[in-house]
Amino acid sequence: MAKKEAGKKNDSKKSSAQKPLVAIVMGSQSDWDTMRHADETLTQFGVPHESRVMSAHRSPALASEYGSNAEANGFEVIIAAAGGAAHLAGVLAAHTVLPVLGVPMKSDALNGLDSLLSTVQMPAGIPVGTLAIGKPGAVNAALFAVAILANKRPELRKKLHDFRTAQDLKIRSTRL
Ligand code: RP5
Repeated sequence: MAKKEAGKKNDSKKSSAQKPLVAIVMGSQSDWDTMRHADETLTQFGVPHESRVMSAHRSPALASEYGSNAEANGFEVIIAAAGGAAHLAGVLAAHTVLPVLGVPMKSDALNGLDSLLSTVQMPAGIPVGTLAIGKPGAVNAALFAVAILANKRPELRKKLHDFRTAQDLKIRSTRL
């Protein structure tokens, strides 16, 4: 696992004193190397968050308890990552009306196609907003969470505009 352990509350400078708004949840510690990109992106935007490991299959009671209490605990968005028969995002979504963003992890057997399909194919009534497989999905889930929070937070909206401008300038200034 990279520097920071998943399962610890986010301790970035700006956000350490605040209650976490975003939960990053993953099915296994082995997902952290991908999901740290979501953690880093939220830190970059100064969004307080926590990262936890729990599994829809290996710790089902914990997953259902965490989802059931998420709203009362002050979270506004949940990012849920899992691989293989990836049911974590769906199980959390079944226990909360908060927006749940699913990130399919790459898998050894099917390269993440199994994770993608099992995360995205939710039955009508329990939505999971599913992002891309792997690192792009982890980064974009964090950006999507920021966009959701930005609806009521002008300072975050401005940061998103600045982020897009910086990306645009980087492309424009690229010379090969
Ligand atoms: C899923 O199974 C996890 O989300 C992970 O992507 C995958 C493999 O888990 P480990 O066997 O590495 O713990 O539940």
